[in-house]
Amino acid sequence: MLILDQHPHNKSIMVSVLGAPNVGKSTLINYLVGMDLSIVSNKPQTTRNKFHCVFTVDRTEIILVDTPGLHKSNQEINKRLNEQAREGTEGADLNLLLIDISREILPQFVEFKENIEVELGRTWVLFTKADKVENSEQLPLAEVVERAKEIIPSIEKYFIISSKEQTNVHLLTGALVDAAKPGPHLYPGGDVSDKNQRFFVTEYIREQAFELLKDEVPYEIAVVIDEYKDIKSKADPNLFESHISASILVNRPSQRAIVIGSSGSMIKEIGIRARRKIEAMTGAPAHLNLHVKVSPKWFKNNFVLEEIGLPRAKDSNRVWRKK
Ligand SMILES: Nc1nc2c(ncn2[C@@H]2O[C@H](COP(=O)(O)OP(=O)(O)O)[C@@H](O)[C@H]2O)c(=O)[nH]1
Ligand SMILES: [Mg+2]
Repeated sequence: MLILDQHPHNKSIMVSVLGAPNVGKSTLINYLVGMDLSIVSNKPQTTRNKFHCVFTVDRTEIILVDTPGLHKSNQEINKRLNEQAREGTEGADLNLLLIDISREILPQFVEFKENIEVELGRTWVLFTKADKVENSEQLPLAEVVERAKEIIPSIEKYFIISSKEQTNVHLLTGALVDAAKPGPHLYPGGDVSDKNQRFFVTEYIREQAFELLKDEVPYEIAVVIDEYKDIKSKADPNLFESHISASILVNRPSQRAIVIGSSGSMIKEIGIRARRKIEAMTGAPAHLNLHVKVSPKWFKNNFVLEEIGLPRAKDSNRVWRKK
């Protein structure tokens, strides 16, 4: 497609952001994009869908593809999560492989290679959480990366960063701008994602559930939108208010009681916090109605999985019965 209305000096690059759960993918993405697009949690495996997070530096568009953390599992939902990560590498010009520098390093490469299963194209390694180790620049990382290249030969170079203290992230941004190829922007209108507001609403609700709930409960939650309407404000006819009804699906009746909380206190708190983030996103008042529904084994239910953006994977279980 010929795009005539774009500046001739435009450049673009698509970069998949990969790594095990909890290495800091979402934190880095949010920092680079300058917005809370991706759920950050101290609990692993919060991100469930691949999606684009876009920012521009001068005339260069950088599209980061956030992905769920790869990990081994035979559960249907986890197979689909891994597939999302693999698909995140398709069409990418470059992969960023995040490795937590505060954990044992080489095994992280080995595990990643086992789980990604596909051959990776150009790859840069980002050693993350540099603020958590003393004298990170004295670690023999060059040697470690040489050994990592035996596992993943497409590794080109590495950076040592801290998203928390914002160390060296500018070096990464500069290198991404240099690596971008001349060409039209995929998001010339200034969109920051390929996902719509409905998606981010479900993510904000899930984020607060992860923040406020303990143990297995946040993992056994899915959020679906029942109704989403933008209605002209009575107070200001130039303003549209979002009226949203959403359901929080849980696996068991006891979880429903936990999510509702005593006299509804928990669901109220999740709703208040999520609504604030929705309003920050839309810049307009929002009304958020939350319901909690028991949907036994929703994480094996093809219908629910597709509804939350997780289509079948190549290695999906072939026989599946609703139970
Ligand atoms: N100390 C430190 N913590 C970080 C850094 N980046 C992320 N984290 C924390 O690591 C946890 C997981 O981060 P998240 O971005 O959700 O990881 P993801 O699962 O890879 O997307 C969160 O508690 C973050 O606050 C960092 O640079 N330094
Ligand atoms: Mg994440």
